[in-house]
Amino acid sequence: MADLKSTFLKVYSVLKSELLEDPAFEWTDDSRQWVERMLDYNVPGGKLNRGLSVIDSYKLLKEGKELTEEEIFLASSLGWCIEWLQAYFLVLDDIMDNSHTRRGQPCWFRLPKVGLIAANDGIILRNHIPRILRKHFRNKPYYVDLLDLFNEVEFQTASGQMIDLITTIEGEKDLSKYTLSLHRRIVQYKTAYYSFYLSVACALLMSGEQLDNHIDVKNILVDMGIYFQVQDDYLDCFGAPETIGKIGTDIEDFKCSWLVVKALELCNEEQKKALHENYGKPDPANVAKVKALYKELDLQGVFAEYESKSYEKLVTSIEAHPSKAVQAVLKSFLGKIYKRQK
Ligand code: GPP
Ligand code: MG
Ligand code: MG
Ligand code: MG
Repeated sequence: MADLKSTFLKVYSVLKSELLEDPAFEWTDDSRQWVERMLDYNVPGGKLNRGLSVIDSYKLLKEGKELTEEEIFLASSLGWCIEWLQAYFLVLDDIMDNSHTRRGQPCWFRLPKVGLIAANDGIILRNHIPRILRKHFRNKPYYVDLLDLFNEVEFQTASGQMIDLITTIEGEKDLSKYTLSLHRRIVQYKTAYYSFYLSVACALLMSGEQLDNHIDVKNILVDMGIYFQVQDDYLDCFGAPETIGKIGTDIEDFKCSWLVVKALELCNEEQKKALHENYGKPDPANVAKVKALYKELDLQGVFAEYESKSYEKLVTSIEAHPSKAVQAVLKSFLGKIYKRQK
């Protein structure tokens, strides 16, 4: 594993150098240095689960056959395209969510020299993806499918992000619309496709598969992605900032988080009143009241129950899949996130 990660990181350096050679940055060294610093700050510093999963999944689909150097490079490059996509989303999401820290450091837009230049950096990150794909996959039979996949998943994510954001519009805040089905819709779109389906879809395309033949795999991965975002919502409030690398803002931001949905389901009239009065306010005193209410309702216990039920359900659907190789891919994914603390 450590070895796989170091191989993967070497591919980052190769891709970065290629992108920095772009004639767009020939004019000034400043621009090249800006992009390099921006990439190093935002692309490689996460858990790299999404990226590494492309290589993992591709290996499992090859059922033990040794990968060639070229295959490792290509699977890593696709993995990095997903990490680039994630960096693009996070740079912009942190502006939209008014967040402070990410991966244990200030959010990129919080750096005094950066500010709203971060919005353009997001666009640059996004545009690096088709450049990487063009350079390394143009002659592959699945090139068009790859481009289409990345476009589709980006659209799905932006659509989920939009629903996530418009539920929090000032003056239209309304807790009564926060239900499990709205939550599911938001997280399926904003998280599940890009965080779970995309890695396996890339590996399937590299293996010569048609994605239309793998709708069942997609459905399982979407369910896994929903479970993953419920964990993210939980950690936003109950995770240790030193471990998750970010300080939660969901309560302040009036987010349709799994926690508030559950709280609304479980609370009595008096608790509901307290929730309405304190949810979505920036003052730490209001936030503390919401957190105290979550504890009163034992949302930690409710989450633990949800977590084990989801795990069992996912294992059952994985084991119903006809292919052992696909089962191995899905189980490896699930193993990486079950009971995660970050
Ligand atoms: C996670 O939401 C979703 C994203 C990062 C997708 C963003 C999509 C864009 C089109 C910008 P989150 O806000 O709960 O994540 P985190 O807790 O990491 O801030
Ligand atoms: Mg967000
Ligand atoms: Mg966020
Ligand atoms: Mg979150």
